[in-house]
Amino acid sequence: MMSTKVKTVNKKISKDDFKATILSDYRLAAEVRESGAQGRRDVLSGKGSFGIFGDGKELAQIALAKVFRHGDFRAGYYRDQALMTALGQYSPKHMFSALYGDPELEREPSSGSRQMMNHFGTRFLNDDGSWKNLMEQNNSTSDMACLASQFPRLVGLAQASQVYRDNPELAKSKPGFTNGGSEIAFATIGNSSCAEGHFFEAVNAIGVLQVPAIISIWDDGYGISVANDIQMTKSDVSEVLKGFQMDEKGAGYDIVKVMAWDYPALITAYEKAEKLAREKHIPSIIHVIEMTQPTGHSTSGSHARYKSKERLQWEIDFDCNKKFKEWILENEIATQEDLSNIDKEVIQFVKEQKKEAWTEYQAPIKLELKEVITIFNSIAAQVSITEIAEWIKDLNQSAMFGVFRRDYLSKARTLLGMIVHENIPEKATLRNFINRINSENYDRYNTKLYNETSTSALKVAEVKPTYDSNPEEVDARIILRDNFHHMFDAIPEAMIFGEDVGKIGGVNQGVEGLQDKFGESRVADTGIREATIIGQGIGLSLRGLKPIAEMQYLDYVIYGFQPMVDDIASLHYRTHGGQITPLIIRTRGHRLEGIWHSGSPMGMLLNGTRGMYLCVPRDMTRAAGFYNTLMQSNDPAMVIECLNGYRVKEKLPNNIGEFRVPLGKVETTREGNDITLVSYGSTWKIVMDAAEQLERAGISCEVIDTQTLVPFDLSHDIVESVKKTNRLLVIDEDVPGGGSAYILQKIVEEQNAYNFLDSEPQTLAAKAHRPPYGKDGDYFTKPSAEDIFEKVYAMMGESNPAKFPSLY
Ligand SMILES: Cc1ncc(C[n+]2csc(CCOP(=O)(O)OP(=O)(O)O)c2C)c(N)n1
Repeated sequence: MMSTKVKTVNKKISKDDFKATILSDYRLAAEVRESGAQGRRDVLSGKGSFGIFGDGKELAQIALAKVFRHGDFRAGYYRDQALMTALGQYSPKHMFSALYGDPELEREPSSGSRQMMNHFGTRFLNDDGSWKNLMEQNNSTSDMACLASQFPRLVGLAQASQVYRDNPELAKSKPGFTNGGSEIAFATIGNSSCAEGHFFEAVNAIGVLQVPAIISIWDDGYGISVANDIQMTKSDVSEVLKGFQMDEKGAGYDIVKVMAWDYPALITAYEKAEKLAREKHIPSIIHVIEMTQPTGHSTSGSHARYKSKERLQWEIDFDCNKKFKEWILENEIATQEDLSNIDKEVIQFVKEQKKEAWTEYQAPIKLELKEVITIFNSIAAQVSITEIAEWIKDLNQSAMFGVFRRDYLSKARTLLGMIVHENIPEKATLRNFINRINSENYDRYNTKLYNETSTSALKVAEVKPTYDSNPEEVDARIILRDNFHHMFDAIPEAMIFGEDVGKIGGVNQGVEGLQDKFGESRVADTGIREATIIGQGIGLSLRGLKPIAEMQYLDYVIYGFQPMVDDIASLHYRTHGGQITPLIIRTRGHRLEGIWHSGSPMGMLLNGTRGMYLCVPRDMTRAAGFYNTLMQSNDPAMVIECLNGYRVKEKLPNNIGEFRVPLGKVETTREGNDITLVSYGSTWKIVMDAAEQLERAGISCEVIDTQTLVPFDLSHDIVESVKKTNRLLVIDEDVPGGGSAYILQKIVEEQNAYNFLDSEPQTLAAKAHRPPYGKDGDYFTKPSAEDIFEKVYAMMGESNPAKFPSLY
């Protein structure tokens, strides 16, 4: 039985207002339903490629929207169409623009159609890269298709409220980012996605931190075709979550189960959750059951394939919109006629919105089509290419339904190839047309992987470390430690957290004493949960803080890799510059001993995280310099410290906290004439040792430290060295064809070093397996100075065997 009364906490409203609200909710639910139905037809008729809609989930989302305030944050997924519409950020027209793939931001502001439809995101950044006032808008962090991937970042989104509440001074200084820590982070997730590890990891982390998150589970009993009995123990996620239920001390969550079709109960549930979260920072889980999926999962297939007749009938009977209508009539809030009128108006409204979206999407494309057909016609008049007439016919025909730019551009490019030897002026017209279309579409589809505004790390000027005349030599970790102390003094938004980072100051003592000085809110231990440590950083950075998320060892980054690859690296690109995470991931890797303590998987990182910067400092002075640079920017980056470098002596700079190492600038650390050796990180030192030995053998090596892998040698200094030496060897300790192949591609292809080489450019990497434990495991797996010596010697011997006879 549906509850009959809507209890509205803190609010007394007139009967007329009450009725108006209910009818407006009814209209909104009907609008979402109808746009889904019409959108589905558009996919079937070929106007859109793929459709996924919010039908069957309307009522709960409308109830949620009632407690969502300006300054709150959403981490949700593709079903939240009604929520986004109720928050005023979405309309049927937006939906259709996204369904068609309209690339114009003014019509598809979430991503300019870089994302599939119904993947939402609010713009957090202005065009110049500066932050908008996030307290004046409803904030949706950008959705991803990867299920449960919104959960790692939820931890940080909610934690930021706690950080601001604990630091009133800081909160006061950042009015665009907080209202004194009262903001709530709302998450939504499907029932089946709750089977993902990310969900449980985040639920636990939020429970431990006790931060204001409200998690809504939209439970329609299925994950595509797979039902709850296969997804979840006892087929019921909130049953499983009972151990998280709040205890008498207020620790844990308030867990509520509510029917998806019970409007008054939904409103009560959200009002209670809001109060707990906003006032007491107590998180809630609202398990919304008995949801339906009236037309199945997506446009990819019918749900009649996997739902029984009884289930399909039940879904009709318990449809939330139908139940809502019954409730309105039972309580005499409106008449059948009122509701039928609304239904009719909604159908008409959605039709109009759809038409507008289509017309506006097609208008510029049709103009371009007209232009290209004119060019085709004039070429056809001069050359005898029979296909042209056929193409024009096809294009004119498809124009009646809808044209994609690729339809005519592919033909235009083919035609250019066919008329390359013709001496006609239209060849230039065609070429110019192709160039113009390519360039316009480069902006639409290929830009903004990186931030190019004035907030970019590439705009931060270098400040060199400076030294007293007789500088003290210290354990390198002291430089890092002192630098962090200086940074935390200077930057109140700076935070660092990870495993063993708080109490003991890090496994290598790089943050020793930091927690004592700056408190647990800014310097914190975390549970062992890499994915949500990264997610914590994402969420905090989206809320105006400057987090450093620590991965204890590079080998364990793989646990946190999914949010790096899917969220951080793609965020600026997939939102068309609308969102960015200024997060620094700190880790340590390369050399130590043992299969999981000597990793150097640069190829994996490079291939997975384009969109982030990757710094590989050879020592701790450079590492500190990178942190100082990155802290001045809005860009996400990873810094990999050398695991074997903390106790190595380094000179103590006298401008700790001030010096900044630029990104994308290589350093030549030894000059030579015979060969260029390129390396980075821990291997750099071994290369320098080998270069010394090679000098004795009569081979003069130039050694270059790349310093960062992304960006890579922005001023192309390496090719200048190759011009001098005419030989190139790249050395690292990743697998063969990993990081070294990337470096080679950059130098040989991008920098055109091929033109200056006298011998084959080569790489020297580690073995393909992981390094076994112990000194000998390392020696027989990773490149040693002797390996480098022999490799270089052999390269030199190729051209001068008399001077460098074979060693073996
Ligand atoms: C990590 C991941 N695995 C698989 C998929 C493919 N997939 C898309 S939706 C879906 C079912 C999701 O079900 P549920 O979480 O219950 O949400 P619903 O779509 O029913 O609202 C699957 C398996 C995906 N997008 N991401």
